[in-house]
Amino acid sequence: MSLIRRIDLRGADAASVDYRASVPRAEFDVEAATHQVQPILDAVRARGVEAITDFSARFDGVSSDDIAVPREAITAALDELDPTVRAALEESIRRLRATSEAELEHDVTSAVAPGATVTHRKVPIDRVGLYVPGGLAPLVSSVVMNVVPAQVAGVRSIALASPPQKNHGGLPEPTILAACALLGIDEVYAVGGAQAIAMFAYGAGPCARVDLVTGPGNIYVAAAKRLLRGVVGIDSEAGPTEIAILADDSADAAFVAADMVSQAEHDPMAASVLVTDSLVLADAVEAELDKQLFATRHTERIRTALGGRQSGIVLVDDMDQGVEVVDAYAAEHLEIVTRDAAAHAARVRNAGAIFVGPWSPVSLGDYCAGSNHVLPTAGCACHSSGLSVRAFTRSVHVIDYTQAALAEVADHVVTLAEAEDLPGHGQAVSVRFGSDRSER
Ligand code: HSO
Ligand code: ZN
Repeated sequence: MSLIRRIDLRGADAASVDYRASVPRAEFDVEAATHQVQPILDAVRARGVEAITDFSARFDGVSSDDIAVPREAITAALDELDPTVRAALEESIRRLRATSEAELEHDVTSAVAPGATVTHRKVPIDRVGLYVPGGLAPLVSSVVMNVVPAQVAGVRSIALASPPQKNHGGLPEPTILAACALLGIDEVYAVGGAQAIAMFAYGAGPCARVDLVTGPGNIYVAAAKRLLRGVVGIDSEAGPTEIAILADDSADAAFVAADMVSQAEHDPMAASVLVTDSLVLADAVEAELDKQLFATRHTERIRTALGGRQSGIVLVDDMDQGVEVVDAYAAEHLEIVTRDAAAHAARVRNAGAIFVGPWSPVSLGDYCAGSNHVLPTAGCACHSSGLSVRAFTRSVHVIDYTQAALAEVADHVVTLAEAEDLPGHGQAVSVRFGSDRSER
């Protein structure tokens, strides 16, 4: 029995085969989870902190009436942080801050006619709630990925929630607290899952309601985000992680396999997909996967992910077809390991993030590339973007016309208002120039 299945698309074309459906994804039925999550949201809305602490007792096995993490605990966590982890986090922060600052958008004023300006003004969101999961691995890097763009965007008030841990006295993971301290975040809640998203959306006890919630999470977090969209702003629903690799026979099979393993390590539902026109590479990667699987710490989780229907080695005729397949799949992470990697990458339109060449692996992006690792999954990359300063910014059009500029366009406004049978709209302009508009 082979470890990973093969999908043979050789000889197919996009007109006759739905490439997106040919590379299936993990079943992540957010809709089904909404039924379990709705009562949690209702309880937090009605009973606030009391409901939250009930859920923490039930789901996290932690009993405490206090959901706010004391400041001393946050600073103590930094004092106790391993200095090499601190140095790595500092470098990660430095690089992401540099890209975020460069990406910051500025106001744009357009003069559409003499005396007529429209300014596209960028305004940071006032208050955001960032969610950092505990789960199978405490993702301290996700603190950096959420906080840095929010800070650079100019968000005034940032709160962070992460599940309480039984073995840490009911506080979130110490590395997560240490990263908060490093970034100057002192409003942290030991609250996890759907109840954390509800706390942010409705406000509860010491946590005032926020305007936007961002960050990854499990299926219950995703369901809570789906149900609360509208009550609060939501970045995106993050499903199980995905890596697609487009590779030709120039790729190093050991590198390709290691990158597939790296994302499979997250979750038994994670997807690792290789798209290649080289049977030799496909065989070599499969052999490498077999070998590397036993050398990793999370063998069972990885074996389940690689063996799942969401993972596979896809055979294509050539790189042109390969580009079409990965484009249709719209992976969260896409690596291009081909002779002409930059040119192939330039042709791809749909991916959360694109990693070019053998020296840009996804795990670099997970931690220290300067890019963000909170990315659209489940094919959402064809309409959504990963987290960046833009996610923490709104824009407002500011319209400023002089009397003469309004007079110049008045007839058009009146004409369009009449065409829509909304004469009051036209009148709101005409009234400014008297009933006999020829006298104006
Ligand atoms: N690959 C994950 C992010 C992550 N990896 C955090 C390690 N730590 C989703 O992009
Ligand atoms: Zn990762």
